[in-house]
Amino acid sequence: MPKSDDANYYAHIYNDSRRDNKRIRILDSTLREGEQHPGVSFSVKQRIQIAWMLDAFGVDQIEISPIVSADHFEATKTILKQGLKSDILAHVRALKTDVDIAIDTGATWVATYMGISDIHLATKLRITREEAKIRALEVADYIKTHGLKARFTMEDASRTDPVFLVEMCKEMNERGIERISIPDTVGIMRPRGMYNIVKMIYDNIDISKSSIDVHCHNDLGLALPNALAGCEAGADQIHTTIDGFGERSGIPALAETSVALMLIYESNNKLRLHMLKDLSKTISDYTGLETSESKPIVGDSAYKHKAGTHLAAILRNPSAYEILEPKTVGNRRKIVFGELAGKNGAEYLLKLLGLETDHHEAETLAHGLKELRMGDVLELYLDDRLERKILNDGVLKLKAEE
Ligand code: HCA
Ligand code: CU
Repeated sequence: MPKSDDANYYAHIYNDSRRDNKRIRILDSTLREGEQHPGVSFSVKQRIQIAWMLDAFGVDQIEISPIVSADHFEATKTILKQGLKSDILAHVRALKTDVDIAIDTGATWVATYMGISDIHLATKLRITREEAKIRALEVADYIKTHGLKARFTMEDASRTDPVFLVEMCKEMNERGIERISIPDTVGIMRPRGMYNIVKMIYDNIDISKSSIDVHCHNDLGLALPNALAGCEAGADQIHTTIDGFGERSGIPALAETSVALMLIYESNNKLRLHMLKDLSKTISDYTGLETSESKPIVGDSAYKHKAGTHLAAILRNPSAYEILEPKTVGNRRKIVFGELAGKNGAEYLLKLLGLETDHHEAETLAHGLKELRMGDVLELYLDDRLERKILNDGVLKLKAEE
């Protein structure tokens, strides 16, 4: 797009995303990691509905755990029968008995996980590294003799001895395990750390046999930057959940991940971004947990404009303070009038109400709004209908901001 038409033109040049652009896939784990969030539990029907929506949205893989309860087993089985385009992964512990349950659901993809850091081996599994390796490889062979596609998760990878981590990844790679998941289970990585760990594995395996997933936790608010850094080092799939739910502070949100990938990473995904607000709404209806209004992309304030200086510019061209048209992600633009509205905002408000006005009256109103000390007095959607009205009526004869 020529620079004159695209307010984001130079930003895209700084981002330099075209240089290494490759398609980065999305695995959504709302039905597995998401259900591990305090207060989140879906019914079988809701799980099926969520799977349909995620599939329609266009994620590459959907993960669900059939071992949690009879209900989960039922949901996994039913979802597998829907003939969705997304791969459905049955997520289980690296135990043959768990793999058997995954097989019973009819799954063709099995994702197993094992905590391989010293602390996980000592406190959770209470086995040695050698025992862990034997168990993991037996399970991998077991899955492969059943002709299934597989992912193996090196749980707590970011706190695992690199020698052991690489050794385990190489073994899985030699066995033709299609995907290796490298999680930052406790959310302690910085982006460069995630880059380093993925690069180390990428350089040590035959990448034509296994691809790498990144699963990053958000304990320091760095889940998405870390996951993206992992992709710059060679991973090609990011784990997300709708609204970022998961253990503790969760993992990257589907909305932020998909928009970042398509808008600023120029990853060639076919995602129905306009479903994002609805996906978020569905999850908060099902969980009863409210979506924070300041949440990027899907929050109610994500496209609200308030300060007088912002209003003045937005009313002329929303690109002044927006990186995308809110309706492309199913959200709506709002303008807020109150003590920060300023002369321009007040003038616009008066004209909108059909009151012929001059600059002086607008100034008086702006002053009045400030004096009221009532914060935000009025909020209006500013989308198609109102925008057309503005253009037709020429309401928008705003003075340049002084
Ligand atoms: C878990 C651990 C996990 C696994 C991630 C994965 C993690 O809760 O089972 O399988 O890719 O964060 O390590 O979510
Ligand atoms: Cu996790």
